[in-house]
Amino acid sequence: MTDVICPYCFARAAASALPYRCLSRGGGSVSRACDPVRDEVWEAFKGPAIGAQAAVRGPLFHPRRGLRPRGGRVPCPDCAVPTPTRVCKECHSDFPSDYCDQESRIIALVGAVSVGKSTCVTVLMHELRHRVGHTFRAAVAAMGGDTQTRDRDLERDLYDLGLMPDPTTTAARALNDPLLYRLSLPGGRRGTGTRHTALVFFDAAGEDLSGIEAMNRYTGYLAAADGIILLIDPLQLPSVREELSASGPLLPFEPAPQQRIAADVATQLRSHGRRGSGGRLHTPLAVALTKTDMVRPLLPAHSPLHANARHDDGVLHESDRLAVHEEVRSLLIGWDGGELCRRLDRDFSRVSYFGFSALGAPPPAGAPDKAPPGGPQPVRIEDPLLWLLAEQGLLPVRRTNRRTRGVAE
Ligand SMILES: Nc1nc2c(ncn2[C@@H]2O[C@H](COP(=O)(O)OP(=O)(O)OP(=O)(O)O)[C@@H](O)[C@H]2O)c(=O)[nH]1
Ligand SMILES: [Mg+2]
Ligand SMILES: [Zn+2]
Ligand SMILES: [Zn+2]
Repeated sequence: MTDVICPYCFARAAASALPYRCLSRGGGSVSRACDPVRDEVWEAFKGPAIGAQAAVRGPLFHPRRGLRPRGGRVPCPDCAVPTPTRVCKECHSDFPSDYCDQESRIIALVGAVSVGKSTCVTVLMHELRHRVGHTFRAAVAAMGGDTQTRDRDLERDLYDLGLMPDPTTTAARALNDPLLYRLSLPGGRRGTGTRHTALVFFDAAGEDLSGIEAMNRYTGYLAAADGIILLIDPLQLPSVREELSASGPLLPFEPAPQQRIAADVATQLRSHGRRGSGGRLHTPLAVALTKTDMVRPLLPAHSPLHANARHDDGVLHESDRLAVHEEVRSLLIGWDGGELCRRLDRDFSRVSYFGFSALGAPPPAGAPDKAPPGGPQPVRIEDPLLWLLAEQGLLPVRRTNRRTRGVAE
């Protein structure tokens, strides 16, 4: 029996126990269409901003016992019109029509304001559709009308118009709007079949951590996450700002309390009872340095952060990940005396460090809201997600140690 995790409120339920929403459109064998009704549960979940009118929607129903969906649809018992829309039992949010048919993996993207979260998701999805997708024989598709619209807008702004994303809304509402993608990877024993996974991303604003209502939703989201990507903006680290300002570039950001955000993530997971061995949390944590294009002058010439990893054979190479891990870890230790790494080592049992540039080059001087003239030319943007997918057993890994699982190198 497939369990479905609601990507909006994170409640878990068996797919067969989910109600359906009538389309309220008429056209069935019974002449009258069902009247829409006020969905007070959904209205309360969405908060006052949506307005009472928007909460008037098709009525919910449970299909008759033993009735199987045909073509993903079941008929409404009152108007007989088939509907594909399944709904969360707890918050009454509609799921995209094929969301319930695949396993889902929730990826939490966490970081201070302006760390580069929205740019990261947009460029990452673009790369999964093109270069990376091609290498791993992967395909991604936005699921549901909301994600499709936002995905199209973000992609058009960044790739066609050269505009960086607007700052993400800091209201609690932002957490109600996950980005849902269907990721299709080769699967099955001989790699002949296809395995579909629903990827749920939250592009939350840093300030979502404040405010009690936002906080509850945020912790629910972290606790449900199968993997966390914690983004660290080197330009918000005081020592990096100092080093770089000596050579001149204008730095647009004020330092943010990135250490505190890292500490908050662990505290919130613990408050939800998530624990692993020895008191350390088990959720895999990818710590990723963003905007590495800006710190190029501080990197050694042979640094693995200068170029993309090669995955020619559709396999992740552990040796490459470890080289990046060591490099970023030692950079961070040099920059803050090791405070962040020590804290994360104490709190998490599965941590890997990454570094990427979503743009490949800084935005034009004096115009941080514009993409570089050639458009985004990302470096290593895919590494954190690919590692998290591999940790879930969704991608093959070439291990460096013959005693460990996977393909030996
Ligand atoms: N140099 C460089 N700058 C970047 C990169 N990615 C993002 N930026 C800069 O960082 C700014 C913020 O990026 P966003 O993606 O909006 O960051 P965010 O974390 O979503 O920001 P909020 O939603 O406001 O919290 C952009 O306007 C760019 O100026 C990158 O790869 N390199
Ligand atoms: Mg944003
Ligand atoms: Zn829900
Ligand atoms: Zn009906």
